[in-house]
Amino acid sequence: MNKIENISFNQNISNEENIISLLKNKRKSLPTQYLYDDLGSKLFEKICDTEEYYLTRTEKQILELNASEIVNEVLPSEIFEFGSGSSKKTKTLIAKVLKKNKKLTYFSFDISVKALKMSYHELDKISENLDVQLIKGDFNNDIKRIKKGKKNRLYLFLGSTLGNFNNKIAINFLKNIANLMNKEDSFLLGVDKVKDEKIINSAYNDRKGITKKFNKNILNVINKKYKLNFKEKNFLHNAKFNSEKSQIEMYLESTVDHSIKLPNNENLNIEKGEKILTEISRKFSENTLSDLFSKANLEIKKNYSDDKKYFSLYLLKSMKYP
Ligand code: SAH
Ligand code: AVI
Repeated sequence: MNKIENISFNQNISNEENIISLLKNKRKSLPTQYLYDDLGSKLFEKICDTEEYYLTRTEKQILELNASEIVNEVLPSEIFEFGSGSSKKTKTLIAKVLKKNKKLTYFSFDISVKALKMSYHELDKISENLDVQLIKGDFNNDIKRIKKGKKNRLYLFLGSTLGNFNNKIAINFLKNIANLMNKEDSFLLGVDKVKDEKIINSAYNDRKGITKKFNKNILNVINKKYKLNFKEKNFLHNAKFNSEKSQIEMYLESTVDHSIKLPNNENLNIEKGEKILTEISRKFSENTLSDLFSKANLEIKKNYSDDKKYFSLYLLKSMKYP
């Protein structure tokens, strides 16, 4: 396997202080990125295959139907994917590019080493004309250390991972991409749309309980990383659509009064019914998206969707180049 280039800064000390303050806050939360250790990355793949999680299969269908048009429009020599996960969906696009171009470099950028390995194994064998580069980094802290493309580069941010960012972080992230883009570069963004609440709620409460495992696994991750003593059995998986904010809020809800020891040795009391936010997953409207794009200096070139308008892919250009 190719070497993994690590462009992450080591921020362990501030991370520890950050965890303490997030947990001591009146509204407790944990950093969403900790959902993705080796097990978390595998569980996410399983979530994508559940009947209830419509996002992956809908986006895959849109990609399959429109890959030729997208490739003809963009003709990329490089593809750079943020939060690539297993890159399973991206394979469709890569195969189309390789039919047109002699060579393609694919950069898989993710915080999870397991995801990078899955991505490599997914793509390794498809063609000798494909060069797969693995980069470990955090898309919020390390984006400034990403080198610009050499030739036509297509940036990808799929799976509605943008929905896991609050508005301020989303604008900042999109702005950073607009700045990273050269004149000839493009950006394909996949986002989940507002729809019937029941459909959204069941996607985050699958019958097999895989999302529950994925959510609870964050406790094992931070226990290991910060030597904490959270117990899975003391928490319930609680994921519900907040219609006012148009977002799923995924919590771990305490089932008992208990306390845990923080890294600074303080005891933190957690009451029965108290909730720890582990993830938000925003569901976008056309208006919210236009607002986001204009604030980030991105211009819509094309918009692809499915029949039910459950999910959309936006092909964007940087407004830096009129
Ligand atoms: N794009 C894939 C995977 C989505 S899951 C798909 O559409 O199926 C979200 C991915 O983002 C995971 O692989 C996770 O490891 C990665 N990720 C989460 N937080 C991250 C961060 N802060 N920086 C970089 N990658 C991150
Ligand atoms: C990666 N991200 C877009 C997923 C989502 O739908 O917000 C993560 C996930 N959380 C629970 N299920 C899936």
